[in-house]
Amino acid sequence: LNQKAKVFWLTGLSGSGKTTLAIQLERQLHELGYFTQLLDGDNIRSGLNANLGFSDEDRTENIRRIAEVSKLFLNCGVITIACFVSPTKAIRSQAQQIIGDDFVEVFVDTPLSVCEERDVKGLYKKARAGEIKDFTGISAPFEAPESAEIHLHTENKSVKESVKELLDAVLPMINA
Ligand code: GGZ
Repeated sequence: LNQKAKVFWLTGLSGSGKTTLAIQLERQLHELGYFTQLLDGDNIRSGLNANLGFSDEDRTENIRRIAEVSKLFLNCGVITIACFVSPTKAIRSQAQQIIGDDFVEVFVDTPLSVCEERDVKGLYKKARAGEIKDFTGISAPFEAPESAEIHLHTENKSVKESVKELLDAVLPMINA
């Protein structure tokens, strides 16, 4: 095994493209022979964290558990890609403290207007209508990271271009 494990922590608004980029990154890493684990809402909020909602308290607990799980993967040498809104500095710094030096913050920086325009799941429309409360970017805060190790501006770029940018930043960090 000649990989150095890291936790790549993708933060950004709902609809910013975190999961899309992560799936493509994972595919490319697999082709190069790396072992990875992808964590996102689909496999965490439906199972391990099924009892949690979107209050600040629940988001904090959501991220705490995900960071602890990420650390377990890290400790067995698996490159972990975690895709969570993780909207506040406090929440992300909690994750960083749990995971330690191998935490790598990746800001998927897509403007709110673009996420809302895409509205892939129709959640922004519902949030604007008041049907979803505490929705990040609309009725709950998103504090942009100020010094993410990897900062992706996805606007006006194809998925392919952003994935390449991400892969180019990731590869030097995971070669043992
Ligand atoms: C933000 C919400 C909310 C509220 C449901 N606020 O685009 P998605 O659908 O697939 O990603 C969002 C996901 C956010 O869950 P996280 O576990 O990443 O959030 S956090 O890190 O803040 O704990 C969105 C959906 O869940 N969703 N309600 N109110 N996103």
